[in-house]
Amino acid sequence: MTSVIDAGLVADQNAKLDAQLQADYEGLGGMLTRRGLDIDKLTALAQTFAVAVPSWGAGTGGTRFARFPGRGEPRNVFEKLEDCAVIHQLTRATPSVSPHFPWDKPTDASELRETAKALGLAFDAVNSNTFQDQQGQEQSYKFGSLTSTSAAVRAQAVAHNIECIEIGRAIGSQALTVWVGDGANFPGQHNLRGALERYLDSMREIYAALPSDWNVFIEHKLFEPAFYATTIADWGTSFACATELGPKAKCLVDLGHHAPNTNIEMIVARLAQFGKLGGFHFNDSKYGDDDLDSGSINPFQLFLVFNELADAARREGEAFKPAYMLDQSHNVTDPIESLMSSAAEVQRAFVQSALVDRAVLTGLQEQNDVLEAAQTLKRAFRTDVSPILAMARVRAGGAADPVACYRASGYRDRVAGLRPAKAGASGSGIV
Ligand code: PSV
Ligand code: MN
Ligand code: MN
Repeated sequence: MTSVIDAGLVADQNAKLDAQLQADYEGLGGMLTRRGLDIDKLTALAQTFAVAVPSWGAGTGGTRFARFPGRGEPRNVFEKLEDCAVIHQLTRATPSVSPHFPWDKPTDASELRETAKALGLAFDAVNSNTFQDQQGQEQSYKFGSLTSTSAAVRAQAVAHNIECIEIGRAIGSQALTVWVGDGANFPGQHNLRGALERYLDSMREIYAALPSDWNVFIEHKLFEPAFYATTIADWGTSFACATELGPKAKCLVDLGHHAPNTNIEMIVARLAQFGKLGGFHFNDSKYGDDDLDSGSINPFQLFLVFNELADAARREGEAFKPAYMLDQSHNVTDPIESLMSSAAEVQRAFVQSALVDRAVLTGLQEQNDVLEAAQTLKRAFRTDVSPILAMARVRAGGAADPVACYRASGYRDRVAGLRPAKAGASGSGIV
């Protein structure tokens, strides 16, 4: 695997933090021993954690008001991969990338796959895009894509998804994520049932093109750009469609795609119970689809999601393997720093959920000891597992402090010189 950041620099940075990390690790280890937990086992568990990085997250996102390009933004999929390799090299928690087509469409898929492999990366779910028009495209998605009233528009959107599967196959992916912004902005604009019938007809054609070892993930989102009635607005609709389509269709939960205060962990529990939890887009939000860094607003919610995942893993065993992906893209931070921080926050919630003694919790629930049951979760959530995360990274060859190490490497300055900002350049590939 090519090290994008000098491995000697990583080792030097880690050496500076070594004494402090050992002391913190020992202190935490002692406390966990008193709780009957083995810190080295937890560190080994932390090392099994992996979350995919969204290719579009490597660029600076924007809002509908403005986009302020960042320095050294990747200009194409190969530069995005290089940035993703930095994230994985330092965090050791992001070995795969989730690409978005046509933004990342390669001229040569095998070259893309080989480049990723040389950087120590693989590809996770591929994402289709029928929420914006592309140059040279015959039909417009202005009034929808898979749900359009026009057969020609639907055919174009279906063909694009099938092309995504073909590219995905060539680059080693095994899943397609379909998010459509289709819906209505005015009452009366759509026949609500008719739109979903058309969606299902289109999805049946896409489903039929899936290889036998593939899944299709249906991503729901409450609103935006359709503000009155989004066709796939909630997990209920997503679940019904996934059930209708068949076993390869599953639901994808993007944490930012729900109304404020929605009990997302309960959605996770329901989908897991009925075998339809396909995966996640992790991010955080205060109001809507804010795409903020994971754990930046509501880390307790993230922990509770992982608490349900730990419960599901215990019940379902090896077969339970939802896909973990980040989906974020923000305006005001360096995307590499934000993605590293998010990966660590999701990994933190994963480790914290392993601190919960499930047998004890079940006993408390059975006795209706409400206060102690709640405290059991809170105790795990309040435990600062940072030394475990840092040790997991160091033992795997990553950085004790990824952001500090990244800053010390001068990577952003280096790529800023190599990647001059282009007018209208967009990290996400939005043209
Ligand atoms: C839609 O808001 C979404 O969450 C979907 O995952 C898209 O593919 C992604 O954002 C990229 O903009
Ligand atoms: Mn998403
Ligand atoms: Mn979103």
